[in-house]
Amino acid sequence: MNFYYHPASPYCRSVMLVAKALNLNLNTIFVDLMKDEQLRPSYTALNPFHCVPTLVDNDLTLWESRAILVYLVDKYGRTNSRLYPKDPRSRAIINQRLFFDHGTLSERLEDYYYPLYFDGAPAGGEKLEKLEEALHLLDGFLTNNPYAAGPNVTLADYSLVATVSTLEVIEYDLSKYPAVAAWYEGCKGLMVDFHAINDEGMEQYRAYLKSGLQPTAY
Ligand SMILES: N[C@@H](CCC(=O)N[C@@H](CS)C(=O)NCC(=O)O)C(=O)O
Repeated sequence: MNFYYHPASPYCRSVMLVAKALNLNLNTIFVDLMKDEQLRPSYTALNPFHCVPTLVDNDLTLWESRAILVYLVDKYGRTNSRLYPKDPRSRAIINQRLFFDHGTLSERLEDYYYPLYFDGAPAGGEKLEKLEEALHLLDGFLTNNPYAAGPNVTLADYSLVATVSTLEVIEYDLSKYPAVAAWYEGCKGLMVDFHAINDEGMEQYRAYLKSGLQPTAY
């Protein structure tokens, strides 16, 4: 499987964590976002949304990290893997958390910190309030359950942990959300090769944000 990625991208790191949990080998192909390699025609032919990650598995080309997570478990996971069980109720909750992460938490996070780093916007304000509303919801999920979608680690945790890693990158103080903070630390110990997969990419992302260089697609 060819996996087009950049280590700084949290969405790529979530896929790499799940591939590791499933003991899958990804043929990683570095896409240098700093050089706008994602805009090259050879890449946009694969992914017209010109983003990483993209997975190519034989005749299937897939982008959107959460769709890739689901595909990997459906195709390569054990039958009825706990990461994404087949029963509709469990799946419904996992899907709800995945869509919450995609459509709300990661969106609100980007809405807040992109202007902070790239436009010199002041900290705080309405965008932070919206982000904190989403974090409050996540804290609620994790107060009622040890993991994002219930008693077991699921794809929801792998998706959300990547988003929360960006809060660490921007040095956001998670202590206001004690259940999120405790779960995040727990995931670091529990997810196979968490540090090997995340640490360097998070460091690169931190350096990039501090450089204030605006991404082309922003
Ligand atoms: N919703 C997408 C987001 C992917 C995304 O925004 N990737 C960024 C890196 S973190 C990217 O490739 N940006 C370059 C571009 O959009 O041109 C996913 O989860 O896969």
